[in-house]
Amino acid sequence: MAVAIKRLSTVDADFSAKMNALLAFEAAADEGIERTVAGILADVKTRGDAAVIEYTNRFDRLAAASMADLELTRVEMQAALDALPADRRAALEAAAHRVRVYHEKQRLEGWSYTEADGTMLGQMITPLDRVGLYVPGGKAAYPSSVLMNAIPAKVAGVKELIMVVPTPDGEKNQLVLAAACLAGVDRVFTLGGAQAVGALAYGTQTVPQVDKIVGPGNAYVATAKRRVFGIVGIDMVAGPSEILVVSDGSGNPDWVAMDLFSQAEHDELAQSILICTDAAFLERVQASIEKLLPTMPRQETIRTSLTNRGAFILVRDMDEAVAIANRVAPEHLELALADPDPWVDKIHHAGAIFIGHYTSESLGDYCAGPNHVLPTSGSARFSSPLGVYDFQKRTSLIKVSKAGAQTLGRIASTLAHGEGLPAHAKSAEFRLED
Ligand code: HSO
Ligand code: ZN
Repeated sequence: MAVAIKRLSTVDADFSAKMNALLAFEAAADEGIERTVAGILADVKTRGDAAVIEYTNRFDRLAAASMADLELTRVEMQAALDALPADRRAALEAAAHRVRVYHEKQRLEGWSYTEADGTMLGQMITPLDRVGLYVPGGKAAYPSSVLMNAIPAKVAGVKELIMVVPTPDGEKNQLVLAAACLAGVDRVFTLGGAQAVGALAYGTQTVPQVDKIVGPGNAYVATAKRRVFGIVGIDMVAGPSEILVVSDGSGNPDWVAMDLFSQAEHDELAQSILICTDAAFLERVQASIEKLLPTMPRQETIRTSLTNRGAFILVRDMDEAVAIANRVAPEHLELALADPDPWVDKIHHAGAIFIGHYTSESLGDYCAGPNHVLPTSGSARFSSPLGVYDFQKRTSLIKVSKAGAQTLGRIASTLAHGEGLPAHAKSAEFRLED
């Protein structure tokens, strides 16, 4: 059965409306989930460990008697790493190394300057003290995501990184634990869902309260994170994965088809879009899809994703292609072009840009170095990849000299009187010499 991917063309009279329909995606708000999550959070907040143990035993079918049964030791993490087959371990280590090297470049440094009268102004950078990393259980548990979240935190200098990962029926994902060990995660609790988010956000007798919670999760986890935001920081709430390939008809259609599959296989709601200046090449990619799809173990997910949310967009030239790419603001943008470099800085909105035929998105997902936690659903218009800077805070520094207090005091006092705040004015004036 042919894969019916939507076809759009910029010559269509209703092209703009079709684009809007293609991009319309909103995670449905679910009253039931909101209520359940609010209840769990309130319970964890008041009863701490006891509530966490009850929910975990109920939802994950465990029989934990105490929190000690829900914490993994360093020895267990090390054992998971040691038990890996040599090739997996080498690949995980190579990926971790490359991700660390890349992220070390991102570390923000403090700065200061001193004015002629001796007044010093600056900005100090401090890592977060404690961070919680949520790792999903089951099918969406990616060891690569453990690396992508944990390594930037550790490079930033986070002192304590606490991972939570549900273990339904006691099933532990050894590759996830191995990745946690490699990335330097400090403590691991086998908790999941809203109860895990609550434990991290409020702290319990056993789980320390963290300053920020990062990492992907299901609707319950995303809802819980949104609800505790403000008590703790959170990262962005990620939507389904997206890839947009811009092609000029050069290169191998099989490569393009497989790159579209690579995001489509994540999720039935994932979005794979191909924009091309060459109508004949679109047909070749369609033929590659028909040829390759039957060979894919996850073909049902891929087919659903491609037919529901995928699209081929025929454009008249590269300027149109770039304009559409910027409108989509995709999580991942591949420039599958013979000469990609001149187009890179015309892309203003994308989470990550994969430049040239050899750069498959999958290399970025695992091991190129940049982070694979990227803004989705068009949020690349205003946000950035997860990075070291997400685990660092800025504090302003002000050290006013005696001479500086004279100049600044006069300005401040005038403005304070204007705002009707006399104590502000006086505290500046007290420091004036005459
Ligand atoms: N493409 C996903 C990340 C990932 N891929 C993990 C494979 N494993 C982020 O959009
Ligand atoms: Zn991926």
